[in-house]
Parts: sequence; structure tokens; C-alpha cells
Amino acid sequence: MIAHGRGRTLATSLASEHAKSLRSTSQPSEGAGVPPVAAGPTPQFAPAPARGPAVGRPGYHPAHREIRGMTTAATPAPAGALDSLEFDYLELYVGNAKQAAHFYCTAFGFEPLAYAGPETGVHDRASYVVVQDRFRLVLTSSLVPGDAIAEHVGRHGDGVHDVALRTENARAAYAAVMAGGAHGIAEPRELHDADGTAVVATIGTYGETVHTFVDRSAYRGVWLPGFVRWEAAIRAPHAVGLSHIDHCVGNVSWNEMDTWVAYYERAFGFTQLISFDDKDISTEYTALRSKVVTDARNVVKMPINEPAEGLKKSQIEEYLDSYGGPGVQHVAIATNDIIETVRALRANGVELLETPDAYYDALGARVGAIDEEIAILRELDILVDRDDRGYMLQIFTKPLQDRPTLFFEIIQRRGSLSFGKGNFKALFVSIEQEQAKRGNL
Ligand SMILES: [Co+2]
Repeated sequence: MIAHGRGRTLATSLASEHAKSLRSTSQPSEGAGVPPVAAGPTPQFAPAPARGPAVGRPGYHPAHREIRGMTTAATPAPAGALDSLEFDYLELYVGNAKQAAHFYCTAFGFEPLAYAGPETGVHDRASYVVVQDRFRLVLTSSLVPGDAIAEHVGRHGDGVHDVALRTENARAAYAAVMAGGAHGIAEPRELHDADGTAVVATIGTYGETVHTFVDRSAYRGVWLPGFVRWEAAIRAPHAVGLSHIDHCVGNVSWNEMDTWVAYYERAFGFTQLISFDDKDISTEYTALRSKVVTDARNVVKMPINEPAEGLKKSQIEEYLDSYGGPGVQHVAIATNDIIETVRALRANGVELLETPDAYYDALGARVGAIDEEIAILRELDILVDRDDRGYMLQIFTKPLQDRPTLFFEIIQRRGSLSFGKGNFKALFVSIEQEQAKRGNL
């Protein structure tokens, strides 16, 4: 069967029209003039200040290229403070948070949770928090010209600024990662309001991305101090059933992957997850290299990609060009029923990558027996990969904003710890088979 009219596929989306390459690792500095956030009487949630204002503070390093020497000189993080980390929320800096929040609710099934902005005493930004089961997204826009948020959006477009991590002790977590050579951005600080106290602290990671440690153990409010409950009648037409972040992937520049793997090993005490399907042969088809760092419980899984020379221009290179440097490439969100989730997403108007029919012709032989009907997976363009522990099902959205940068992955694990590497080659081969059928190869 010839796949006439099929749209953009994963592999074609991996290829880029652009010929220019990004080899530079230089970081533009964020706008100056934003004072460091300190604990104080004003109840407001303040995302960590940008790198610029932190210059001179202990632990601050102006350029990530210095990490290698710093981390090798540092001692590993002490055990304990980082043992029970979880993804807490993702904060996206966006051009229009009000509209972005509406999109993530109506298309992806999030529900309104909390809000901070001028009406709550915050005058330089508006933040909307939306929630779905254990996955919280914060959409933040600047309300003033030229501040760190506006500059971030100008450089990167809409994108992930903060991959926040929940901890039972933000001070200890911060102290532990700093002892392991982390880049400090904002020291632990208390945020208060009538519902209690939350403690947050922020460190830097690749590009201008940060991790905020969040400790809500003494806070009873809806979100964090300074936020109020956001009541809005915004609902997705079809419930989506997403549950939590499975993994969060960073793209870094040429030959920087090992540096960032070492950063997480040193600062967080994370280890590399060695996968059964981690074979070098896939690099030819993916034009990327990837290593996964994870905590001891495999809860905070963070693959790190770097571009590689391959059969096509690296999709990582396209990302780096489009985002203006390293950043979060995709966030994989777990579901317990990917077939129902994908049906709902499509019905809500979400654009997902399509898969050539030839992929499904070869699927049974490649992955063996699975519980799902291949005909349904074919209808919905769901991908399957297997490792020595089981299998997993996945599908990718198209980019979530105009720049070809951040996208979501929907994932259902059935025992496998794979991230889907086997799909790169399978998709590549199936696309060429489709081309051959059309006489174009
Ligand atoms: Co993934």
C-alpha cells in the first residue's frame, strides 16, 4: 500500500532544509538589571533571576565551557539530599502565557490550577499553572520590555526555562549539588504567604535552562506563595489521560554531551542509564548521540543529545540553530493507555508525526509479540520499540510553537527502559522503502 498524502514523518522532520551549521557554543548574556531574588515580605513567586545578575556570586560561572575543569575538581554530591527527587514542574517562558495556557488545556488536557500576575501583586510577569495528574506546567510571560523573560523569549522563542525538581529539603539539595560543582543561580530562599512557607533554590544547566529545587513541605496553598487559584472554564473536548513526566531531554552542542553527563554525575550523583538498545550503529540514522543520566530510582531520567555526522543533517543541529543554543528538546509524558490518549489528542486537534506504512509491515518481525493490535497502531501512527526488559510505545508531536524546537513525546512503557532508539533506524528504512515504491530512490 502506497502512502499517498502522508504528511510529515519523524525521519523527514529530522532532516533539515538549512545548510548552515551551528558550531558555536557562545551564550548570549541575559538582560541585566533584574535584582537577585531574596527572601522578603513580598509574597510572590519569582522565577530565578537570569545569569547576568548572578555574576560575582559564589559558585557562579559565567560560561558553561568551564564546567569540565570545575566538575573534575569537585567532589561527588553527598548521598541523602538528592535521593527522592521528582520532576515538579516545567516552566516555559512564552510570548503570550494566557493563550499558551489555553492551548495546553484544550489541546493536551491540562486543567487550570493557579495564577500570579498584576491582580495578585506581581507586576512584571504573568504566570499560569496548569495541571494534569502529576504533570504541572507553568506558562510565564513578561509584562515589561527587556527583562530576562522577554530577552529569553526573544532569543529562544517559547521554550522551557526551568525543569523544576521536587525535594523534601531544598537547602540540603542545593548544598549537595553545589558541593558537586553545580552552577549556582539563586541560593535557597523562603517564599511566604498566609498558606505557609515554601523554600526554593535554583541552579543552572545546559544553555539558559535552570533547575529549581522546590520544597513545599511547609506550604498548604494551591501552588506556591503569591499564586491564587485560577478558576477558568477551559477544558479539552476529549480527556487525554497524561500522568507524569517520564523523561526530559536536553540538546547540547557538538561534543558537549559528555561534559553535561559529567555535570549530572558530579553534582547530582546521577548515573548513566546504559540501555540494551544503545548501539553505535543507530548514530548513522539519527545523526545524534545520546546518553541518559538518571537518579538511583530511575524517576528523574534526563537524556542528553549532541549532534553527530550522519546520513542527514542532525535534527539536533537544526534545534540548536532554531533555539539559539542548547535547551530542552522534548518532554516525554507517560500514559497508561497510549491508544486512547492518541485518539483524544487527535480529536483535540494536536498534530502528531506520521509514520510510513512500511514501518508497520516490518513491526511484528522487529518487536515480536505485543498486546496491542498492529492495525490500530498503524491507524494512529504509534511507534514500538523493545529492549531486554519489555517493550514501549511512543509517538511524537510536531513542534509546539513556531520554531522547530520543543515537542512532546507520549510514552507508554510495558517493562522496557528504552527511549525508542530502535525506531530511528526502523523509520529510516521504512521511509526509503516507501520512496522505492514511488520510484524515487
Ligand atoms: Co524521548
